[in-house]
Amino acid sequence: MSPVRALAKGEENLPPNVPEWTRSLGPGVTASPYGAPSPFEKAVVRRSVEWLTATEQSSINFTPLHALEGIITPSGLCFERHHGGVPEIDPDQHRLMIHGMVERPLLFTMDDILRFPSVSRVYFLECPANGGMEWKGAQMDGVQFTHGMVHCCEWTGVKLSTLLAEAGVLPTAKWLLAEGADAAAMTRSIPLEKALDDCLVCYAQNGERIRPENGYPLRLMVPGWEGNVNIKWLRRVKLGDRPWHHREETSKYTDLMPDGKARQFTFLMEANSVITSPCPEKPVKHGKGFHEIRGIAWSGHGKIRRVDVSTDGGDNWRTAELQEPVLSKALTRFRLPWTWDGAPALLQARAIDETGYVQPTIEQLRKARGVNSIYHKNSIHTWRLNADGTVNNVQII
Ligand SMILES: Nc1nc2c(c(=O)[nH]1)N[C@H]1C(S)=C(S)[C@@H](COP(=O)(O)O)O[C@H]1N2
Ligand SMILES: [Mo]
Repeated sequence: MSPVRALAKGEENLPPNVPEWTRSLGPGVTASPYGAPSPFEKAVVRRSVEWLTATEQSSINFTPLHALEGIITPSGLCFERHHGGVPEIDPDQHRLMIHGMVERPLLFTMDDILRFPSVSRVYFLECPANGGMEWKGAQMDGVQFTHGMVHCCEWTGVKLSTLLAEAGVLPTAKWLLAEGADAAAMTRSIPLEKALDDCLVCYAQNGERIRPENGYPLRLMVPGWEGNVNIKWLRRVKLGDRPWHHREETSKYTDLMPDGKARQFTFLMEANSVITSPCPEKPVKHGKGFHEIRGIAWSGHGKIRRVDVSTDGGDNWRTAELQEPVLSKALTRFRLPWTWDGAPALLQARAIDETGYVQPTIEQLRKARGVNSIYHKNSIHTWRLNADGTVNNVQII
């Protein structure tokens, strides 16, 4: 690649001049006890969509995926979804109750939970409504809105199985109910098998205590499963022999099929991927020539095995390079060197996970599920790169 630009004259902060910010001392070590991003990054924020925001407290905002690197989502940029606003919880007054079909009902303080063996794991969390506005056609012109209901953090806590062993689960127990301490007192039913497999009761996110929005002081992580079962502000776990009926959202968390039947308890988030550079928020400013296509892929089944990229709307595919680390149930970065000839191009990514599951086309997904669905739209996404370098969200059949 050639130099970005030649040295310009008359620009006083550019070499060979000494820039303004080099000529005096900056703020010292006491100026920001808790750091914040550079003011030049103020556009990199969670955003919401007005017509999706009926009330502030029961709504969603979106992760700015186009502006992120690596696989960890900074805590302050993780999309949020709440049903009753964010409670302000004093950790000294927070308790986790485990009861129902157990030998010993227990009440844990935060200090109790912190004494158990701790584990840290990197996991994505995705709302099954991610991409839901795109079932009938391309609608949102930005990756923040087409795919931004996902984040990926390092979560630290105690294995749920460890806490359940303390309480002694009775052999008749098959399900558990998890409940949050927010105004929605959100509850979800989770099969005991999953709870004992890899669920975590977490107190930390990306190395520090969980942010209030994401469940402070305690949240359940249910790796690879629908966002809504990852109960925030976790206060109660009840063991039982069957799933509970939930007043509001379990009825909504079903997928209406073309024949009018509904899929229920579709807990698993299947493989998905999207190109984050270029994308509508990240046009190609330099015109034709070398461009590294970059993006993210993830699967609730486990690791991403391969990502293919097409620049001609799916006629030809090339295998992208996966960036280490490639972790199970975590965002995985891919990149592909590309020389753009300057002609309009249709850019797509297709993820394949370790079970061999291949991300479907929108046509295949519509054939299987119709267009009445909201949830679980994980089809191959298309960006149209225009000759002027701008990018639009399109759907091609
Ligand atoms: N207590 C409680 N837990 C909750 C919710 C809620 O409203 N209350 N929202 C759920 C939904 S629908 C999603 S998608 C995830 C979002 O997690 P996040 O806000 O950390 O991104 O939290 C889940 N856990
Ligand atoms: Mo959700």
